[in-house]
Amino acid sequence: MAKHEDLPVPIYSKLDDVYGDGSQLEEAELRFSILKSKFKQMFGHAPDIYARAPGRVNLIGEHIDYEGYSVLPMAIRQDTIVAIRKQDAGESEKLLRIANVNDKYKLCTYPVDPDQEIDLKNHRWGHYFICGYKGFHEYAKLGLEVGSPVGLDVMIDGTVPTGSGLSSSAAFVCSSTIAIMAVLGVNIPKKELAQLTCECERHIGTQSGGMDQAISIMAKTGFAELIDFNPIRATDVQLPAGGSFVIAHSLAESQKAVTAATNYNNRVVECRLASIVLGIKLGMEPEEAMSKAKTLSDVEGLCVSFAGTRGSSDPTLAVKEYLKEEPYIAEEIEKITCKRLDLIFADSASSLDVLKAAKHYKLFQRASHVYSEAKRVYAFKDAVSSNSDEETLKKLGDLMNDSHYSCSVLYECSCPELEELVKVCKENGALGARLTGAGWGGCAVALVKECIVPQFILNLKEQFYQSRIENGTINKADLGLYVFASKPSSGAAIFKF
Ligand code: NG1
Ligand code: MG
Repeated sequence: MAKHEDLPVPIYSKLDDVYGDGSQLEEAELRFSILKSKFKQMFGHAPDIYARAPGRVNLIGEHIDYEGYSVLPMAIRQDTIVAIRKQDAGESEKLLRIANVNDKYKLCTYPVDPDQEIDLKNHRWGHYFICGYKGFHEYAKLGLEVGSPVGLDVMIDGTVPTGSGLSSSAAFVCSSTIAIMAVLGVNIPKKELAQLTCECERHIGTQSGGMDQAISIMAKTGFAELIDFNPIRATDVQLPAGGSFVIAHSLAESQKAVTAATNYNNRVVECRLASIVLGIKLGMEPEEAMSKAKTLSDVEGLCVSFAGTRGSSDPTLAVKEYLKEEPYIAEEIEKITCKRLDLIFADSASSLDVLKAAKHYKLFQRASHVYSEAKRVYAFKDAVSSNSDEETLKKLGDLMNDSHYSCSVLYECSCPELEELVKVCKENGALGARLTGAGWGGCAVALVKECIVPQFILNLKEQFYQSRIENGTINKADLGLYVFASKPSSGAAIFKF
């Protein structure tokens, strides 16, 4: 039997294949009928096809996917649906017209030229669709026959809260890419699509790892997935009975596309510099380190053989020995690399933006986080396969707490609102709680015993959200969007009715 990841994205003719039965199905039927009628109203025709891709919550393994380490997310029920139609030849001026059911997002139009540059200095919500569009055409150039570009009419309906660390961006990019491919009659194995959509999203200017796209495409109902990279692979992880994951929004919005130079991409650059410096300290020539030590996982082999001589295989020992705790300034690193930093990153405009904004580089802290977090992912996976549910839940909770501490103190990707929220979660009986996604705002995820979930959510409402309702930050009626328990949901799908 073909492996799940070697199969293409499934094509369904009924909504219950994805949305099950019950209230979720009813909600989906309503969404699709509104989407279809607004589409007709806007473009004068019905869509040809629909694609959906879910958001995700990362259970453990933060900021390590771009360093080549495995992560452990699960898909959530909230998703993005893209309705799409190919314009007929001569129907109108050939354009990509991208609309949204939510009129907060105004119609965006773009030329059909797949080589167009995305104007990153002027962020528009439609850019995420163009990420998929450009990425697909780059992929097609390698040998697919797709003909000359045609105009497309597109309408989006997204329920993943934006800037929340739940990957609304990947849900948007993946569903767009799948919709574009489906309307052009192309379908490829999921693992290839996961790789392709990761590259697509980099067009927005973030140097993303591939976690979000991989889980959005490869998720299966009822399972979290251990995602490995190079090559991308997904292994089912059955979560223990008796525990539930509650997702809660800190209400601080993290706009990654806008703050990339000081937050997300900054950390990617710091990790790259840590890899190069470690590589050199562990015996590589500077030139070799700059070309081969791209990520911390690339130098782990060297770290392990160093540590091995001291009777341990822990790369954090090499970090302690060879990186200093005080932040490095550019000149100190340049002394080690014998090359100017702007020359090391000359081929990456977004990294040059990081260098311009950075005052110093915390190589010790970032590398310590990455290596320890990578180990926690495997410890989490191993704990899940052990027998007693009670004991397992406790272990998982502890690992989540350690992960949060590391993100907060070593990686510095938390914020005051997330700190407060994680504290409130723990005070109310969470076995573990941590920020999820890139951080700097967005959501926390808490592991809670199933039997206390309703009370836990009530307590969060009282102790975290009530004051924010009173000061007008959110509406009481929307609370369900900001705090909810989540089960592992299914991955991307195409609908043809
Ligand atoms: P969010 O911020 O949740 O979209 C980002 C990255 C991931 C991963 C996490 C941190 C993108 C598309 N996603 O997730 O690849 O690096 O941060 O673990 O940039
Ligand atoms: Mg994102």
